[in-house]
Amino acid sequence: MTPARTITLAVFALVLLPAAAEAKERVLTLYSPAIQTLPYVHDTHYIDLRPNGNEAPARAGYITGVKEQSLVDSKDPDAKPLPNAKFMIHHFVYLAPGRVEDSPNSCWTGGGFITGRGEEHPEGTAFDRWTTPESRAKYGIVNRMPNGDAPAWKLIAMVMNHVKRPKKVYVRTRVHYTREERQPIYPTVVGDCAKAINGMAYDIPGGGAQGETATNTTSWTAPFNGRILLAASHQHGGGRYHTLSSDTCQRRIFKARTYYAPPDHIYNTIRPILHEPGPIGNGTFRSVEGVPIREGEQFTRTGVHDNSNLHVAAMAFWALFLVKDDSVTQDCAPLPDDITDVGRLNVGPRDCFANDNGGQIDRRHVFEHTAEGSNRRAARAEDHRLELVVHAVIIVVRSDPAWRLRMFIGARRSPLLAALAALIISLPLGAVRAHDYLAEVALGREPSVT
Ligand SMILES: [Cu+2]
Repeated sequence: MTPARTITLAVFALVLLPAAAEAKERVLTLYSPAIQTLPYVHDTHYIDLRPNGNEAPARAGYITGVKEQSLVDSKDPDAKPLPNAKFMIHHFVYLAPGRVEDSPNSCWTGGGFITGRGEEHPEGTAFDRWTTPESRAKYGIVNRMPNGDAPAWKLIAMVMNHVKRPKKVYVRTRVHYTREERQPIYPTVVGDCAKAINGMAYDIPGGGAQGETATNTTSWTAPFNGRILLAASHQHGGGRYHTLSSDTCQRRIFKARTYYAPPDHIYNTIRPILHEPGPIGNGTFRSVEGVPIREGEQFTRTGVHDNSNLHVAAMAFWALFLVKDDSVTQDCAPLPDDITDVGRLNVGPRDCFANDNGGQIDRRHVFEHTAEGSNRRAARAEDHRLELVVHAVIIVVRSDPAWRLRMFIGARRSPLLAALAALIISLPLGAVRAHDYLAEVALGREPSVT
């Protein structure tokens, strides 16, 4: 490169960089005003967050992802989120009423719903799993009023102090934010909207036999041609599972499980107790490609609850991240093969999964830790036979070449296993996962879990 060219480029970069740096996606750390709490008192706080850059973003833009929603007792950026043993976070809900591109056909249309945290997020720090860098480069929740200003936010924070003294705390929120153009995400609440006045809660009467269930079913109409990038189920204690099915296409799209903690988890041991312990994880499905939906497509959602006991303030609703996509012109286009349950991570193969009979996950209650690779393992465990085959493949693949050769040539005792292993090796493992998931959906079968 000639010196003249280098200088020109350098000047060009100097002129362009500041603007680009300001608009580029970055992580904003926001704090609520101080919340005063009293010992062993639970309260719902309705908090105004001003668009001043400290409480809510100061300039209009796009929330491309959520990183953290936690409670802290100091504004030190390194302050650790308060643990559940000291403060129970029952929920946070973030709204920006009046913002443009609010979600149509949502139970909360008009509220400018942005995001939230429930008890299924015990650590409050792993929302990065909801989006990917690719999706953040393309989509964002619009944070802008009709006049171009940044909106004021409203935060509903239901927290309970479990320490012996009054305590001042702050909600710390970290979001990925950009002022660059993005395609709008519509965070859409699909639930029993008639219960919105009751905070979406309803009671399950109980009194049934062991294993008996009660359901809450409503319908939903897709508002436009587009895609579902994220479907996060929200259920309370007593919840078994939650489905979303397309009646138009005669197929089930999602079935979210409830993941309960072992008896020694803080959710089960903390006192005083506000209500029956809820799940530490609910099925949360992410697809980078997105599940195609067509304007007018009819869906049914069904929340399934245990009915052997009374469950006060039961809940089941979906928070969907929808985007418009005019390229979805075909009715009932195939489901993408990249649907993963990001609510189900770090579960070892020996652990028990929560199942539809109200079973629980044994020992490992670490859902909030990132472990992208474990999705495949989780999907595999959907089917024990497949699990066995995959284990055989792993043994073959990991062993030395000579052993592998002997295994294939001399596998007289298990010719069937060798043939199966050879077949599976020829497939990429990802395809096994996707095929498995789609097969389950296509068959409308309840995936078998033990
Ligand atoms: Cu709830």
